[in-house]
Amino acid sequence: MLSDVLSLKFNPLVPEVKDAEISEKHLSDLKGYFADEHAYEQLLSEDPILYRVSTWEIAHGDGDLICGFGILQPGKVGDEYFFTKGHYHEWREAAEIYVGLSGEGYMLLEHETNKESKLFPLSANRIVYVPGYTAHRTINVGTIPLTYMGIYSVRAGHDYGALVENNFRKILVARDGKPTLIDRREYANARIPKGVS
Ligand code: PAN
Ligand code: ZN
Repeated sequence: MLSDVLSLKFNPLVPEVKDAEISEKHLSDLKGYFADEHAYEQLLSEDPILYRVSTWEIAHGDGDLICGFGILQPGKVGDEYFFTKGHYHEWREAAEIYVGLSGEGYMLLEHETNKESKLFPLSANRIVYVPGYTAHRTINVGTIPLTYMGIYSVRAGHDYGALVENNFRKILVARDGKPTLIDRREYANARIPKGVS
């Protein structure tokens, strides 16, 4: 049926779907995700909101699509910029298209098999294609909320568990004020205080 609900007007600065269920993540929902545990614990007393996602889900047939609108706040835990949890799709073949709406950020992609990582800019007038078998995380490196939409198959599903076991290998940190992608291991080693083995 070609009903009116097939069309949606949204505000690119605050893209939310009216009457949709909103999933809101606070810092406390991302325990174990950030590299600097000390900075994480310190910020936890404020427990800031990191991001909200509202989902435009019209139909549930095998060939249908979901559009998720994200609003990711600016900020850092230690040197590491605020990000979304990140996930694989349960149906690993499922790709996704991200469309940047406002703000300034990146998508961090990591292939499940060969662990290759790559960073792609995400901002207004930019899209990023996330292929199947690829973990994806959104990162805000700006000073205002990063807003975006992700369009994916209703069959995709979200698998967070695989990343809880084995976090992204790379992290995006501020170095001389610039976003810099480094190895998580390198960062962890750099943080071990001298004299501690
Ligand atoms: C997005 C994400 C959204 C939130 O809609 O779900 O950016 O990120 P997490 O789900 O990793 O917390 C998407 O990629 N859907 O498939
Ligand atoms: Zn996804």
